Amino acid sequence: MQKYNVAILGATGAVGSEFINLIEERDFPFNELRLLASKRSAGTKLTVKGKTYTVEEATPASFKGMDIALFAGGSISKEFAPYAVKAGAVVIDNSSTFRMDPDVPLIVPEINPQAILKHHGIIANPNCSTIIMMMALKPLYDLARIKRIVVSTYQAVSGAGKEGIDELTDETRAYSEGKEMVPHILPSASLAKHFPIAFNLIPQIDVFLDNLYTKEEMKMVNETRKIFDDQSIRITATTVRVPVYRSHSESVNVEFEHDLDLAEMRQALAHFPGVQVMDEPNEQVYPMPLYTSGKNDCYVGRLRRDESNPNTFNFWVVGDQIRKGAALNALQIAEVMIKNGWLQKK
Ligand code: 3JM
Repeated sequence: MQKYNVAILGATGAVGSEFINLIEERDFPFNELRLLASKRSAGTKLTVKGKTYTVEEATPASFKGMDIALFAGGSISKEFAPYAVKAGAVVIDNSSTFRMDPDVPLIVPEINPQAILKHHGIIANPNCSTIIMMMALKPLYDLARIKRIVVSTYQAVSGAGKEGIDELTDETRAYSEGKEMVPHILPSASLAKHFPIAFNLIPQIDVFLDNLYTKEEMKMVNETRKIFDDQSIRITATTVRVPVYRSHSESVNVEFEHDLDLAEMRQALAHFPGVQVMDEPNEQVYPMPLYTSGKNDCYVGRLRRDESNPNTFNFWVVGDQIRKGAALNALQIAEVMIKNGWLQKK
């Protein structure tokens, strides 16, 4: 089997660590592996498939000879993507930087793999909440097209990286010991104000925009239309940070062009790769983030008719946002390219 030279930018963060787990777990065919990070994390030693690698500081020269560059995300993407492209690597980028660029395909492999062919060196991985919602929507869209979506998210702290995880732990401990909680990351490190996430909910993810929505909310709106290649879909989102370590949950209300029956919807969901139906109200079976973490699939439950509006349904979808919402989806993009002979080896 052909093997590829792989660079991982942001190798020490939450998404970067998951890239490494998945490369091992899925036996990804790599030859050379270059682990890159900012200066702060350079020198860290990581073991991949029994071999120890030293994390290097990313520089413009880091991508020479690489076939694939997996970018874990963040502001570092914008700086290094041009160098990786120039070196002839295909960049699969997990940040929001390039997602809405018309020259950059925005891919969920189960949904729009053919769009990969339009790339010019960069392929974007959608936002975590977008991917998890889309996995449940695609099989339903194929049954009856979607007119309108109303979504509210319940997003885990690990979406804010390792610091988000530590913040929830530290605050939970402080609160239970009667000490003061001292937030400094959430809702976002760059903002003026921070609030505790332990025993709380924060209705702000990413910065506010002029239309009074957050950037995270508008990512869901714009990315959904781009991935479905359907600008007619009406969609509105509210994104909320919750005191959960891992796995995002979403409450989705969706109106179709015509009516559907629940059995048909359940069957379409159950047959869609990467989706599992977990929906037995009589047995109290429904997905919860505590139990979906570390899993690759997205889990759908609480499927029911919206009795207030025709052709409209509600469901609840939960998925590990570091896996399918980030690293797994990105790696699956590379795997689809390899399988179809779309990835050139140097
Ligand atoms: C998820 O450094 C940054 O600004 C990162 C912001 C960020 C993003 C983003 O906008 O790229 C944090 C967490 C995302 C995302 O997937 O959109």
